[in-house]
Amino acid sequence: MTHDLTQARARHEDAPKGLAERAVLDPHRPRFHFTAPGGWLNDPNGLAHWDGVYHLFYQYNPLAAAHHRIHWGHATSRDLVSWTDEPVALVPGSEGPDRDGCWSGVLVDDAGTPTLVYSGRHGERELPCVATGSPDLRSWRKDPANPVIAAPPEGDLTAFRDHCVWRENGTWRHLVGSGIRGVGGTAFLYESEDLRDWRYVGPLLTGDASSGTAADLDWTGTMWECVDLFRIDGADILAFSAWDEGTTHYPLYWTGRYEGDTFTPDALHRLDYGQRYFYAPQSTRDARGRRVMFGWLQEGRDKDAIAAAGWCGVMSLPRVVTLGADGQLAQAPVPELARLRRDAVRTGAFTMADGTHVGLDDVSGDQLDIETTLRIAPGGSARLVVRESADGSERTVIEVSRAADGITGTLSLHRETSSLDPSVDSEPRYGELPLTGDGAVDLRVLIDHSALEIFANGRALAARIYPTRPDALGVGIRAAGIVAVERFDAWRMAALFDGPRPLWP
Ligand code: DQQ
Repeated sequence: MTHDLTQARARHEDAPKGLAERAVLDPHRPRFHFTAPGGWLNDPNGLAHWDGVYHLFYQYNPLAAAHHRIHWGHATSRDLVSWTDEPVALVPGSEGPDRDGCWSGVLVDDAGTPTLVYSGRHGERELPCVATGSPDLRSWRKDPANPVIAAPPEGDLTAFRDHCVWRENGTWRHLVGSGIRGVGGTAFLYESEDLRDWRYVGPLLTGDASSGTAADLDWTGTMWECVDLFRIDGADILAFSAWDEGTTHYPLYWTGRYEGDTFTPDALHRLDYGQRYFYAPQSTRDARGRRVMFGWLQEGRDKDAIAAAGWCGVMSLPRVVTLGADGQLAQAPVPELARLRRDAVRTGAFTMADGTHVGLDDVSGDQLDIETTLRIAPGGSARLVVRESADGSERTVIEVSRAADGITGTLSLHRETSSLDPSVDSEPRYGELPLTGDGAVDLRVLIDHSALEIFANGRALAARIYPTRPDALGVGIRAAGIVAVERFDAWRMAALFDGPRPLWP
């Protein structure tokens, strides 16, 4: 590892200068979401609450804003709000099974020894590897026995990577994401006494790739990335990111029953309506007993724009995940984020007639937290407009609508006019919105420059937007049908990240 570090630092010296300096000049760079100091960030890894400290590792390329020879970046927090950059935890070896990248994985507590289980990449192949950490989790030693599983199970597989590891009845259990060609995505189950010597048990569950196509929002793909198995409020959840031959798709989850060596699914659900904008999520149970989840908010701009920006990829805000009354997951940002709120604006209750618009002149900005409760008449909708320029040429619209039957609803994000830049992704996003009989919608919207996270009655929708106009800061509401705004509170959010940070802490 020392050799790897020396080599990696030497490469770093040769890296194009100024990634971090360029990154902070980009108006699209979030200020209260976690981002890497510069270069490339993707999946959250090794999430843990260890001795009172939250550890967030992440897929990181400090050399360029491109997915290449991935390292593990590392940041810590005591409150899930402010983050300290820690030394890069894993660098690809100059030789060995991870010479082309240290791909996604987890952190487990092996009788007091912090231990990472990750996918070492060599050529097109990924195999499970292990590294042990110092007590402060700041330096890591790769196990000389890597890879700890020499080959995937027999069969024609689409991939074999990413890990979910837990202790059960005195034994380690381990899921590795995969896919059986011509059948569907799967998670292979292994067992071990020591995290090194693994016995293959079998597939925990296998999807059916023939049951849909990549155009379907609930298609389970040809491979399952970043599987995450957890129990929450008595329900078993198997979360994964559906992948298909090099293309990332959507984060999904099964509800069901994990028993013995199998998972019997009840139902399949979408984890985030933003689709690929909340990808490869990972969760952990913190010391307060909460299930805390992060996901990767991918970019919606092209490679040239990313290279020019010098950075790429945003970590979602930490979410608390619970089980909703409808048996589906309910998500909300951790309450600790309220510490960043400044300059509260509270409008008080008001009612909007059909076809009216209210401009909220006191609420404007590109770093905002908005909380509102809207009661919508059957057949009506409320459109919350954010990041609107003075001339209206740029605006992003979050729409909550209630069907005429009064009991079904839809959450939509319209990005067609978010940006005058024709090269950025402007596809809309939408999903089903659970409503109670009175048609009330608790809507929370967090805007952080290009990062947008929406929570409506427990459903989540994350996306990226790239307004070009410096005055695209306005906020307003439009009503179709009668909309009672029972509460509308907004805050400016303080910046956590301002100046350049060392790319190689
Ligand atoms: N990203 C990692 C893989 C994982 C994918 C590589 C998901 O381990 O399957 O950076 O985004």
